[in-house]
Amino acid sequence: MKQLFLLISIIVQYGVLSGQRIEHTINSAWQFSLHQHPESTGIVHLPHTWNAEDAFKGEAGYFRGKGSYHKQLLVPAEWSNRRVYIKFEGANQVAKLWMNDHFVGEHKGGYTGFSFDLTSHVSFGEINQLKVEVDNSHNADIPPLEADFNFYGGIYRDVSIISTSALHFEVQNEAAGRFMISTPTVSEQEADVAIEAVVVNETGSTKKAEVIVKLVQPNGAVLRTLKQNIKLKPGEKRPVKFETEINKPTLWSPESPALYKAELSIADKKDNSMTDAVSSTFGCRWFSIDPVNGFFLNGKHYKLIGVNRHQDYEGLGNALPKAIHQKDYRLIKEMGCNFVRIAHYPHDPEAYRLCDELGLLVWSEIPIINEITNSEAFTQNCLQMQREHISQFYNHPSVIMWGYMNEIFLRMVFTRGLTEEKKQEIILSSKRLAQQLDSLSRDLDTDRMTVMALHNNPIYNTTGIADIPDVIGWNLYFGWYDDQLHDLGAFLDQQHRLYPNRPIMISEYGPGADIRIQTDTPLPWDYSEAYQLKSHRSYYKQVMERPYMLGMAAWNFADFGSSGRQDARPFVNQKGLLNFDRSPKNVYHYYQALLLDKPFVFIANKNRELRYAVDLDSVTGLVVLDVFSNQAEVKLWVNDTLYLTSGVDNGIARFNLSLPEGQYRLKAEAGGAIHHGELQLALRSKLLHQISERPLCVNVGSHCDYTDPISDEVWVHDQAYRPGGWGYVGGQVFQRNNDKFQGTPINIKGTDNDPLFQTMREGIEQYRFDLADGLYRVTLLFVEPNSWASTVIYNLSDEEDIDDPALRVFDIKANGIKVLPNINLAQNYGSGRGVKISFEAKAKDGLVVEFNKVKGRPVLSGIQLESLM
Ligand code: GCB
Repeated sequence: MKQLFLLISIIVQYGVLSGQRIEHTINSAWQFSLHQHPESTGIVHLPHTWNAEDAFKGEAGYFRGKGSYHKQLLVPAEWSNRRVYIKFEGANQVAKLWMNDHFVGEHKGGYTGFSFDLTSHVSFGEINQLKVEVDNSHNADIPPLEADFNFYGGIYRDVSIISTSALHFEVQNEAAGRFMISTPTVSEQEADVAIEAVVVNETGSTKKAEVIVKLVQPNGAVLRTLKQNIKLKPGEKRPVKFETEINKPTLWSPESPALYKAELSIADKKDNSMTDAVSSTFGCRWFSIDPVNGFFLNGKHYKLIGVNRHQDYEGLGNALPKAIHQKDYRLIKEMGCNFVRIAHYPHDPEAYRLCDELGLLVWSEIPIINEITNSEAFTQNCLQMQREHISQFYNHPSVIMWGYMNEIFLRMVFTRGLTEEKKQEIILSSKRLAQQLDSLSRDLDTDRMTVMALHNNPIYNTTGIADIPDVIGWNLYFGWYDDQLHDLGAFLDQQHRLYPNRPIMISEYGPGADIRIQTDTPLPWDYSEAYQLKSHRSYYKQVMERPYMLGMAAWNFADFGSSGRQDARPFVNQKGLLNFDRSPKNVYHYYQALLLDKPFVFIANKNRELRYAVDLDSVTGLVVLDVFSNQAEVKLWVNDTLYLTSGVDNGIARFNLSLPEGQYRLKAEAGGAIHHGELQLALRSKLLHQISERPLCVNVGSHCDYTDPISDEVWVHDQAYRPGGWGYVGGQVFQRNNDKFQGTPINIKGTDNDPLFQTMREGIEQYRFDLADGLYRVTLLFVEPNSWASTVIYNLSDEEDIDDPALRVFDIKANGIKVLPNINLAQNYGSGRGVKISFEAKAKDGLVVEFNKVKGRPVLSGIQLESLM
């Protein structure tokens, strides 16, 4: 019996070896070192990037150069008659591969997969030395050249070994080993399905074989088996095509993302053994785009509503495990989206798999951003990238549009001093490339649309580049980079009037927002959650009112790394609906209220549970509370008592609560859905007793409250002094010339509370508090806001210029006593550094902190008052 078992297991194993394809990842334990940084040497696991940390460290930027990965690979002796391949899902951005010191090949472009044939380079039955060199230095011939995201270097996706028998489906191709399935016509009655794969004979003799296709239905049952006989000479590569129909297909849609599967295998006619097998899912759906009535899928109208997504994550850079892709797309689906723009480059194949399975319609694109290089090498790399992109993700029913350029004239428009001739050259070469990419995309895929994203500038229309693709996406930042929120509608109507045959959508929109910044009176560029909400609410309404609009995709699903940015949180683009760690901002839940079908209610207070009311004259505090819902009416309970019922306007029931100080439990109910929240309210008018309980912290120069997430201190918004209360005297909110941002949008060194320091009052004369006599600790927060101040200051040969704001020098007095003489922020600390100075002061008939200028204008970013015994 035992012997019989042994025999069976040998046969099975032999069967496995001669037949099935073997494919598995080799992600674990690579020896890594960064060139020029020997200290970086160590063992890493893929996915890996060397920029996960340094892209968030400072203005100097992140390392862009070469890194090497080494791995020992045991290639089994039993594989000696087989083929051995290596497949990379992506390495940014040039990857070179050596096997046992033999150069195997090179791949250019950081966002598409590639495979290499290792067979002639490996020693079977031995340990083989694999070396991969990855280079993410700037390369003028490979897109992207520049963009508002990090070009993290490394092997940041899976690497797999594939072993096939010598008669096999093609592995080394632009599709990185995939075969193509198309559905040229689909209706409720019938779907035509075409399957094309390439068979390769590397056996050394002529082979007769049968290629078998098994079509599997969404319910798992085999629908049909198709067969074709082929004969291949030694070394021959031959495409095999199958065409079939599916009667009454189960259609793929966002509500019901039904997937079929094609399982392909090759049987050697000699002994009927299976030599190779591959499979792919696909879907049956049709769609159309109408410039007047919008987007239709399977004959049904859909407004495309969704997000753009970058593939990076707090602490990980772009080296994301599958679980993060899964988490992201689940969050996108749970938000109620039906659409994703996979921006600005092809993502991990897992992203496309998830979109298929979850029912998300996809715009996918290659990263030709802001500008091009007018060189043959650049053109060829772009075309190659688009070929790889389309052939790798061709089978996904979720994909409806192939994109190839984003804001391609941005750099030209913002470059000063370009001659007219140079501009014409840029326009011509960009148009030529767009035309080539568009034609290529149409040749490779006759069913999908082509698309391009533009920034708000007439040049795309006047040059005619916007006439090239099927669909135009506008990246529109009204109420942020441009004009006012309400200008959006007029812009869209004008575009539709001028180009009535052009289908348009909004491919990006949305302001930056930081959950630490809260206000009831939002303004552009204050980075408050409230302004983000206001902006998204306005955009949604304006797009929904316009039937010709295909839809809209928010910029961005989540905050993402961009080392050149200095927003409220430096080096991060904060336009996400979720934070970099995927904790949702309020606006994420607002979209749930707009988009979900089942009853939904959400109290938008979790980032503002502790609030201070500063109204001097009132014994109660006013709390403006937003509750998001898709129902007509919301009921709100405060401490278990039904407080108010409010109608819902555009997804929001706004409650104005007038409450005494205290701790409150909140409950909202709408259509049977229930959400609980909390609120702690404190008044800041009667300073006397409150300061002894909690310090008074003021976010000077800002209309927003700021919560320090570490200390939980809430720095309340600033106000002018009124007798009986507290506030500033003199000065203005600091704003740089021509800058929309209030304060100074720079990385504040020495603190994580950047927003607190970024906003300030300049020319301030006093900060006054009418409070009880006693001893207090006063803490002042400062920053020198002018980034060039340090240069000026260390170049002391220059005449001192009293009007130069960098040369601000001031004294500070507390109740007439000089406590800080001659503060010179630039000289003592340099510009952009957060400075905190504390001193003790006695209040007698109130406390007046005076800022007396010696030179220039004093600044103040924050003030904190603690009561001491
Ligand atoms: C854009 C770009 C995108 C940027 C975004 C922004 O138009 O396409 O890459 O991140 O604006 O936040 O400025």
